[in-house]
Amino acid sequence: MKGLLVLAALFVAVYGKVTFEGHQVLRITAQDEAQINLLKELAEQEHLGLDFWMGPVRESLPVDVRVPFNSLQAVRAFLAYNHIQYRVMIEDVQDLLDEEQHQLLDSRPRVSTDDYIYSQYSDFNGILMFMNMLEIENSDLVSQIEIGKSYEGRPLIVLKFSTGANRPGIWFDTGIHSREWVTQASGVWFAKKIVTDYGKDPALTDILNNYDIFLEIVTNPDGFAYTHSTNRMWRKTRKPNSGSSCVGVDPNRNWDAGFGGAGASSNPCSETYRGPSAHSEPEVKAIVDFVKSHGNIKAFVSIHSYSQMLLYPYGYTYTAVKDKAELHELARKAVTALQSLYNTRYTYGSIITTIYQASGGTIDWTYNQGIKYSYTFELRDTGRYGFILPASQIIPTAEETWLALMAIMEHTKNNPY
Ligand code: 0X9
Ligand code: ZN
Repeated sequence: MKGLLVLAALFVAVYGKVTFEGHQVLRITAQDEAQINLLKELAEQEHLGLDFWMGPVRESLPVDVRVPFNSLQAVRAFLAYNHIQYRVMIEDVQDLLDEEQHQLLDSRPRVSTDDYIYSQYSDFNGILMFMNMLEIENSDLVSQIEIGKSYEGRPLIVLKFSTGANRPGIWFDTGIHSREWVTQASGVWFAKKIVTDYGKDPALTDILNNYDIFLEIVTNPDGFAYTHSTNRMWRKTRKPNSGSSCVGVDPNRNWDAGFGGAGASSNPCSETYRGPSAHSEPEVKAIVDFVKSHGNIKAFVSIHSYSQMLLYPYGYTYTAVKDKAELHELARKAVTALQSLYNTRYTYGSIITTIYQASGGTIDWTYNQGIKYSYTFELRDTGRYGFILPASQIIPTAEETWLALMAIMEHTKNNPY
């Protein structure tokens, strides 16, 4: 791993950007306990540089793994030798990234949010400009709150949509994992949707006449900037780890809910590194402080990609939440609404039973803080493109997700607690 990292660093120094030429994403399905253990051994071979896109290995549930070109032969031989089934999901990761580069929003200044192209991916500055314009255009409805700064000093901006004082709050965040680009892009679309629908759509108007909506679009700005500048596949924060040459913490393993338990790594080089202590990451701590000082958040929805799932707590324990029946029924309603638009199918359930065990996750913490309606989404797709979802799918993804968010908000409004 060390050697690989040094090589990668050298490459970046010379060429500026990490390339993924010849990298493939394989969907691997273990058939039994023995194969699961073999895959776990494979994952521990750090020199192979494998990137598990969809979680740890579980029986008969496939895992998607990005395999660097130089490891492909060894990995394919290993799988064939052990009769482990797999298929190629992405032939060449770099081909998709080249395609994606053509769909980037150019940095030309825009005069208004009507001028913004919602069907293209934007960088951090593009989203900052969008938020500034949105606030100026809707000064009676929208304000920007800086809840803190990232490790590298970028502002952590939350959009507040409010029509009156002392209202309970509904929280949405996107982009806590920086490479999940469709989530930040959807966040931008949601923000525009809220200002467009307020006063026109009776359901949203009713919600906003009773609740404030908080939306953090770029929840991990350092990671996001890094996905644009250097490594499109960056997931974690960008804080250096003392005693290690590996950078960053998984901000969805850093919360004080089962922190340090199974379903997270203590290895700073892991993509699921939990960090040195709970809330060690300023990006996480800023939300913790905000939620605590607000004191009246009633729904908290953290948006990730990919897999098409709507999940509720817990991720760190098999113990069912006391509101399980209600959360499950609301999840069913929300995914039904989502599916009604483009027939996109979602699965739903608790994190640990539906995806995998994950400790230190965002919504386990918010739920334990007393926020009953704590949910997390995994947006499109189910793995054809994974994290490199074509920009042509941004608007349909945001549109259908919005229907699910509306269902959650309406239920929250109709069931005060
Ligand atoms: O591993 C994770 O953090 C989530 N998957 S992702 O590919 N977006 O990284 C799954 C954990 C379940 N919790 C949430 N989806 N928040
Ligand atoms: Zn994620």
